[in-house]
Amino acid sequence: MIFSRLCGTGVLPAFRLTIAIAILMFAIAPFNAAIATPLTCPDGMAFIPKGTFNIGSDTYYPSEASASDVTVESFCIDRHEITNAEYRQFVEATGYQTVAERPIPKEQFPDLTDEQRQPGSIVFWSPESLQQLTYLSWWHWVVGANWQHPDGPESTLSGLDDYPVVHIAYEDAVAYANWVGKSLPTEAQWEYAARGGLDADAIAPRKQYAPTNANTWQGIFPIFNTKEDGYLGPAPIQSFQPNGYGLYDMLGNVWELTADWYRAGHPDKGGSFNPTGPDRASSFDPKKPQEGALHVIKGGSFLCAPNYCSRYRPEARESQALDTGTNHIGFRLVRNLEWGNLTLNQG
Ligand SMILES: [Ca+2]
Ligand SMILES: [Ca+2]
Repeated sequence: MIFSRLCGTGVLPAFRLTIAIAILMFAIAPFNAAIATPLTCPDGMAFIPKGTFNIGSDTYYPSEASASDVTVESFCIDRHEITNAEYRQFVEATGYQTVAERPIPKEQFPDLTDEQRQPGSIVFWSPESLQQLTYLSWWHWVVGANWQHPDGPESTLSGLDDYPVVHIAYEDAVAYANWVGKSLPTEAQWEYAARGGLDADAIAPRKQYAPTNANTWQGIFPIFNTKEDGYLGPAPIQSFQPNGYGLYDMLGNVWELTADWYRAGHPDKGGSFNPTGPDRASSFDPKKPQEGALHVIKGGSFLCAPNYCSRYRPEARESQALDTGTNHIGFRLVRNLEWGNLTLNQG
Protein backbone atom coordinates (compact mmCIF):
# COMPACT_ATOMS: atom_id res chain seq x y z
CA MET A 1 0.00 0.00 0.00
CA ILE A 2 2.68 2.48 0.95
CA PHE A 3 4.69 1.58 -2.14
CA SER A 4 1.74 2.14 -4.54
CA ARG A 5 1.04 5.54 -2.97
CA LEU A 6 4.68 6.53 -3.40
CA CYS A 7 4.55 5.48 -7.08
CA GLY A 8 2.00 8.22 -7.63
CA THR A 9 4.31 10.94 -6.31
CA GLY A 10 7.54 12.59 -7.32
CA VAL A 11 9.54 10.74 -4.63
CA LEU A 12 9.80 7.53 -6.68
CA PRO A 13 13.31 8.06 -8.16
CA ALA A 14 14.76 8.83 -4.74
CA PHE A 15 12.91 5.91 -3.20
CA ARG A 16 14.24 3.53 -5.88
CA LEU A 17 17.75 4.76 -5.13
CA THR A 18 17.21 4.08 -1.42
CA ILE A 19 15.95 0.57 -2.15
CA ALA A 20 18.92 -0.08 -4.43
CA ILE A 21 21.40 1.04 -1.74
CA ALA A 22 19.62 -1.11 0.85
CA ILE A 23 19.78 -4.17 -1.42
CA LEU A 24 23.47 -3.49 -2.10
CA MET A 25 24.25 -3.18 1.64
CA PHE A 26 22.35 -6.40 2.34
CA ALA A 27 24.28 -8.15 -0.42
CA ILE A 28 27.68 -7.16 0.96
CA ALA A 29 26.80 -7.69 4.64
CA PRO A 30 28.27 -11.23 4.79
CA PHE A 31 31.55 -9.85 3.45
CA ASN A 32 31.54 -7.12 6.12
CA ALA A 33 31.14 -9.82 8.78
CA ALA A 34 34.36 -11.36 7.53
CA ILE A 35 36.19 -8.12 8.27
CA ALA A 36 37.58 -8.56 11.77
CA THR A 37 35.46 -6.23 13.89
CA PRO A 38 35.59 -7.23 17.57
CA LEU A 39 32.35 -7.78 19.40
CA THR A 40 31.84 -5.64 22.46
CA CYS A 41 32.89 -7.19 25.74
CA PRO A 42 30.11 -7.61 28.33
CA ASP A 43 29.87 -5.13 31.19
CA GLY A 44 32.63 -5.60 33.71
CA MET A 45 35.02 -7.12 31.17
CA ALA A 46 37.93 -5.59 29.26
CA PHE A 47 38.92 -6.30 25.65
CA ILE A 48 42.42 -7.76 25.30
CA PRO A 49 43.69 -7.50 21.70
CA LYS A 50 45.46 -10.36 19.96
CA GLY A 51 49.19 -10.33 20.53
CA THR A 52 52.47 -12.18 20.88
CA PHE A 53 54.36 -12.04 24.14
CA ASN A 54 57.16 -13.75 26.02
CA ILE A 55 55.49 -16.13 28.50
CA GLY A 56 57.44 -17.17 31.59
CA SER A 57 60.78 -15.94 32.88
CA ASP A 58 64.35 -17.17 33.05
CA THR A 59 65.15 -14.74 35.86
CA TYR A 60 63.23 -15.97 38.90
CA TYR A 61 62.00 -19.45 39.83
CA PRO A 62 62.83 -22.49 37.64
CA SER A 63 59.11 -23.28 37.46
CA GLU A 64 58.70 -20.13 35.31
CA ALA A 65 61.30 -21.11 32.69
CA SER A 66 61.92 -21.26 29.84
CA ALA A 67 60.61 -17.94 28.61
CA SER A 68 59.28 -18.24 25.05
CA ASP A 69 57.08 -16.34 22.61
CA VAL A 70 53.43 -17.39 22.32
CA THR A 71 50.45 -15.76 20.61
CA VAL A 72 46.96 -15.37 22.05
CA GLU A 73 43.82 -14.42 20.15
CA SER A 74 41.70 -11.49 21.32
CA PHE A 75 39.43 -12.14 24.29
CA CYS A 76 37.48 -10.44 27.07
CA ILE A 77 38.47 -10.78 30.73
CA ASP A 78 36.81 -9.74 33.99
CA ARG A 79 38.11 -6.43 35.27
CA HIS A 80 38.16 -7.73 38.84
CA GLU A 81 38.23 -10.92 40.88
CA ILE A 82 34.83 -12.59 41.37
CA THR A 83 33.30 -11.16 44.55
CA ASN A 84 31.35 -12.69 47.41
CA ALA A 85 28.22 -10.87 46.19
CA GLU A 86 28.63 -12.34 42.69
CA TYR A 87 29.21 -15.85 43.97
CA ARG A 88 26.23 -15.52 46.34
CA GLN A 89 23.96 -14.78 43.33
CA PHE A 90 25.09 -18.05 41.77
CA VAL A 91 24.57 -20.08 44.94
CA GLU A 92 21.13 -18.57 45.59
CA ALA A 93 20.05 -19.28 42.01
CA THR A 94 21.33 -22.85 41.86
CA GLY A 95 21.68 -24.16 45.42
CA TYR A 96 25.30 -25.06 44.60
CA GLN A 97 27.40 -26.35 47.49
CA THR A 98 31.15 -25.80 47.28
CA VAL A 99 33.72 -28.51 47.91
CA ALA A 100 34.60 -26.97 51.30
CA GLU A 101 30.96 -27.24 52.39
CA ARG A 102 30.72 -30.98 51.71
CA PRO A 103 32.01 -33.80 53.98
CA ILE A 104 35.32 -35.25 52.83
CA PRO A 105 34.38 -38.22 50.58
CA LYS A 106 34.59 -41.57 52.41
CA GLU A 107 35.56 -43.40 49.23
CA GLN A 108 38.51 -41.05 48.80
CA PHE A 109 39.66 -41.19 52.44
CA PRO A 110 38.32 -44.47 53.91
CA ASP A 111 40.58 -44.32 56.97
CA LEU A 112 39.15 -41.06 58.29
CA THR A 113 36.46 -41.08 60.99
CA ASP A 114 33.18 -39.23 60.47
CA GLU A 115 34.51 -36.46 62.70
CA GLN A 116 37.67 -36.17 60.65
CA ARG A 117 35.61 -35.98 57.47
CA GLN A 118 33.72 -32.87 58.55
CA PRO A 119 33.62 -30.12 55.90
CA GLY A 120 36.31 -27.49 56.14
CA SER A 121 39.08 -25.66 54.37
CA ILE A 122 42.59 -24.32 54.86
CA VAL A 123 43.10 -20.97 56.58
CA PHE A 124 46.22 -18.87 57.13
CA TRP A 125 47.04 -17.96 60.72
CA SER A 126 50.18 -16.06 61.52
CA PRO A 127 52.35 -17.99 64.03
CA GLU A 128 52.29 -16.20 67.37
CA SER A 129 55.98 -16.63 68.00
CA LEU A 130 59.18 -17.64 66.28
CA GLN A 131 59.14 -20.79 68.41
CA GLN A 132 55.95 -21.90 66.65
CA LEU A 133 57.44 -21.30 63.24
CA THR A 134 58.05 -24.49 61.29
CA TYR A 135 57.61 -25.35 57.62
CA LEU A 136 54.09 -24.34 56.49
CA SER A 137 52.99 -24.08 60.14
CA TRP A 138 50.89 -21.07 59.14
CA TRP A 139 48.32 -23.19 57.30
CA HIS A 140 45.54 -24.82 59.32
CA TRP A 141 42.69 -27.14 58.42
CA VAL A 142 39.64 -25.43 59.93
CA VAL A 143 36.34 -27.28 60.21
CA GLY A 144 33.55 -24.96 59.08
CA ALA A 145 35.77 -22.68 56.99
CA ASN A 146 34.35 -22.05 53.52
CA TRP A 147 33.50 -19.15 51.21
CA GLN A 148 30.73 -17.98 53.56
CA HIS A 149 32.99 -18.28 56.63
CA PRO A 150 36.41 -17.34 55.24
CA ASP A 151 38.30 -17.23 58.55
CA GLY A 152 36.45 -20.13 60.21
CA PRO A 153 32.91 -20.94 61.38
CA GLU A 154 32.60 -17.83 63.53
CA SER A 155 33.43 -15.47 60.66
CA THR A 156 30.80 -14.14 58.27
CA LEU A 157 30.59 -12.18 55.02
CA SER A 158 29.04 -9.17 56.74
CA GLY A 159 30.52 -6.11 55.03
CA LEU A 160 32.50 -8.27 52.61
CA ASP A 161 30.26 -8.15 49.51
CA ASP A 162 32.97 -6.43 47.47
CA TYR A 163 35.78 -8.72 48.63
CA PRO A 164 37.03 -11.56 46.42
CA VAL A 165 35.36 -14.90 47.05
CA VAL A 166 37.82 -17.44 48.51
CA HIS A 167 37.93 -21.12 49.55
CA ILE A 168 37.05 -21.94 45.95
CA ALA A 169 38.19 -25.31 44.58
CA TYR A 170 38.62 -25.74 40.84
CA GLU A 171 35.21 -27.36 40.31
CA ASP A 172 33.56 -24.53 42.27
CA ALA A 173 35.04 -21.99 39.85
CA VAL A 174 34.02 -24.05 36.82
CA ALA A 175 30.45 -24.39 38.14
CA TYR A 176 30.19 -20.60 38.47
CA ALA A 177 31.77 -20.10 35.03
CA ASN A 178 29.24 -22.41 33.39
CA TRP A 179 26.41 -20.55 35.10
CA VAL A 180 27.52 -17.15 33.77
CA GLY A 181 28.52 -18.48 30.33
CA LYS A 182 32.24 -17.73 30.65
CA SER A 183 35.33 -19.82 31.29
CA LEU A 184 38.51 -19.80 33.31
CA PRO A 185 41.41 -18.15 31.48
CA THR A 186 44.29 -20.18 30.16
CA GLU A 187 47.58 -19.36 31.83
CA ALA A 188 48.69 -17.64 28.61
CA GLN A 189 45.56 -15.46 28.50
CA TRP A 190 45.93 -14.56 32.17
CA GLU A 191 49.63 -13.75 31.92
CA TYR A 192 49.21 -11.70 28.75
CA ALA A 193 46.36 -9.70 30.31
CA ALA A 194 48.36 -9.17 33.52
CA ARG A 195 51.06 -7.38 31.53
CA GLY A 196 48.62 -4.59 30.81
CA GLY A 197 49.81 -4.12 27.23
CA LEU A 198 53.42 -3.54 28.20
CA ASP A 199 56.35 -5.44 26.72
CA ALA A 200 58.88 -7.28 28.84
CA ASP A 201 61.29 -4.34 29.08
CA ALA A 202 58.57 -1.93 30.05
CA ILE A 203 57.20 -4.11 32.80
CA ALA A 204 60.61 -4.71 34.33
CA PRO A 205 60.25 -1.77 36.74
CA ARG A 206 56.87 -3.15 37.78
CA LYS A 207 58.61 -6.28 38.95
CA GLN A 208 60.26 -4.27 41.65
CA TYR A 209 58.48 -4.65 44.92
CA ALA A 210 56.25 -1.65 45.58
CA PRO A 211 53.66 -1.83 48.37
CA THR A 212 51.32 0.59 46.67
CA ASN A 213 51.09 -1.46 43.45
CA ALA A 214 49.13 -4.37 44.86
CA ASN A 215 47.81 -5.96 48.03
CA THR A 216 50.79 -8.02 49.17
CA TRP A 217 52.64 -8.55 52.47
CA GLN A 218 55.05 -5.92 53.75
CA GLY A 219 57.43 -6.98 56.49
CA ILE A 220 58.71 -10.45 57.36
CA PHE A 221 56.37 -13.27 56.34
CA PRO A 222 54.69 -14.96 58.17
CA ILE A 223 55.36 -13.23 61.48
CA PHE A 224 55.27 -9.49 60.94
CA ASN A 225 53.15 -7.43 58.52
CA THR A 226 53.53 -3.64 58.56
CA LYS A 227 50.32 -3.27 56.50
CA GLU A 228 51.99 -0.47 54.57
CA ASP A 229 49.49 -1.06 51.74
CA GLY A 230 46.62 -0.75 54.22
CA TYR A 231 45.49 -4.40 54.28
CA LEU A 232 46.45 -7.33 56.47
CA GLY A 233 44.16 -9.74 54.62
CA PRO A 234 42.20 -9.44 51.35
CA ALA A 235 41.17 -5.99 50.16
CA PRO A 236 37.90 -4.97 48.50
CA ILE A 237 38.21 -5.36 44.73
CA GLN A 238 39.57 -2.33 42.87
CA SER A 239 41.34 -0.88 45.92
CA PHE A 240 44.57 -0.50 43.93
CA GLN A 241 45.41 1.09 40.58
CA PRO A 242 44.40 -0.93 37.48
CA ASN A 243 46.91 -2.05 34.88
CA GLY A 244 47.06 -0.77 31.29
CA TYR A 245 44.03 -2.85 30.27
CA GLY A 246 41.96 -1.54 33.17
CA LEU A 247 42.28 -4.79 35.14
CA TYR A 248 42.38 -4.67 38.92
CA ASP A 249 44.33 -6.88 41.32
CA MET A 250 45.85 -9.11 38.63
CA LEU A 251 48.83 -9.00 40.96
CA GLY A 252 48.18 -9.57 44.63
CA ASN A 253 44.99 -9.64 46.70
CA VAL A 254 44.06 -13.31 45.99
CA TRP A 255 45.66 -15.91 43.73
CA GLU A 256 43.57 -16.71 40.65
CA LEU A 257 42.76 -20.15 39.27
CA THR A 258 43.42 -20.86 35.59
CA ALA A 259 42.24 -23.61 33.25
CA ASP A 260 45.77 -24.98 32.68
CA TRP A 261 47.05 -28.14 34.29
CA TYR A 262 50.31 -27.48 36.11
CA ARG A 263 53.71 -28.73 35.10
CA ALA A 264 56.95 -27.12 36.22
CA GLY A 265 58.20 -24.74 33.54
CA HIS A 266 56.90 -24.02 30.06
CA PRO A 267 58.19 -26.84 27.86
CA ASP A 268 56.91 -27.00 24.29
CA LYS A 269 55.10 -23.65 24.35
CA GLY A 270 57.46 -21.61 22.16
CA GLY A 271 55.81 -20.36 18.97
CA SER A 272 52.41 -21.78 19.92
CA PHE A 273 49.01 -20.18 19.28
CA ASN A 274 46.52 -20.03 22.15
CA PRO A 275 48.49 -22.54 24.26
CA THR A 276 46.38 -24.48 26.76
CA GLY A 277 49.15 -26.14 28.75
CA PRO A 278 49.87 -29.82 29.37
CA ASP A 279 47.21 -32.51 29.64
CA ARG A 280 46.05 -33.89 32.98
CA ALA A 281 48.09 -37.06 32.70
CA SER A 282 51.34 -35.08 32.63
CA SER A 283 50.37 -32.62 35.36
CA PHE A 284 52.77 -32.87 38.29
CA ASP A 285 54.52 -30.60 40.77
CA PRO A 286 57.79 -32.06 42.10
CA LYS A 287 57.29 -29.96 45.25
CA LYS A 288 53.96 -31.72 45.92
CA PRO A 289 54.36 -35.28 44.63
CA GLN A 290 51.46 -36.56 46.76
CA GLU A 291 48.95 -34.18 45.19
CA GLY A 292 48.73 -35.70 41.69
CA ALA A 293 47.33 -33.42 38.99
CA LEU A 294 47.08 -29.74 39.90
CA HIS A 295 46.01 -26.49 38.28
CA VAL A 296 48.05 -23.35 37.69
CA ILE A 297 47.27 -20.34 39.88
CA LYS A 298 48.56 -16.86 39.06
CA GLY A 299 49.29 -13.44 40.50
CA GLY A 300 50.22 -13.99 44.14
CA SER A 301 48.18 -12.85 47.10
CA PHE A 302 48.08 -10.70 50.21
CA LEU A 303 50.47 -13.30 51.69
CA CYS A 304 53.26 -12.76 49.14
CA ALA A 305 56.27 -10.98 50.66
CA PRO A 306 59.74 -10.16 49.39
CA ASN A 307 61.24 -12.71 51.79
CA TYR A 308 58.78 -15.46 50.84
CA CYS A 309 56.86 -16.16 47.65
CA SER A 310 57.45 -12.83 45.85
CA ARG A 311 55.12 -14.04 43.13
CA TYR A 312 53.38 -10.71 42.53
CA ARG A 313 54.58 -10.76 38.90
CA PRO A 314 52.73 -11.65 35.67
CA GLU A 315 55.00 -14.59 34.89
CA ALA A 316 54.94 -16.05 38.42
CA ARG A 317 52.96 -19.24 38.92
CA GLU A 318 52.10 -21.84 41.53
CA SER A 319 50.18 -25.10 41.64
CA GLN A 320 46.98 -25.83 43.51
CA ALA A 321 45.37 -29.15 44.40
CA LEU A 322 42.11 -29.92 42.65
CA ASP A 323 39.98 -30.50 45.74
CA THR A 324 41.24 -27.75 48.02
CA GLY A 325 40.64 -24.05 48.37
CA THR A 326 42.23 -21.67 50.84
CA ASN A 327 41.47 -18.19 52.11
CA HIS A 328 43.84 -16.62 49.58
CA ILE A 329 42.72 -18.22 46.30
CA GLY A 330 39.89 -16.91 44.10
CA PHE A 331 39.36 -16.46 40.36
CA ARG A 332 38.20 -14.30 37.46
CA LEU A 333 36.83 -15.38 34.08
CA VAL A 334 37.20 -14.79 30.35
CA ARG A 335 34.81 -14.79 27.44
CA ASN A 336 36.27 -15.78 24.11
CA LEU A 337 35.19 -13.73 21.12
CA GLU A 338 33.27 -14.94 18.11
CA TRP A 339 34.24 -13.30 14.84
CA GLY A 340 31.71 -14.01 12.11
CA ASN A 341 31.21 -17.77 11.94
CA LEU A 342 34.59 -18.49 13.46
CA THR A 343 34.67 -19.18 17.19
CA LEU A 344 38.12 -18.55 18.47
CA ASN A 345 40.21 -19.87 21.31
CA GLN A 346 38.01 -22.65 22.60
CA GLY A 347 40.92 -24.80 23.75
CA1 LIG B 1 48.57 -6.18 52.35
CA1 LIG C 1 44.59 -11.32 42.15
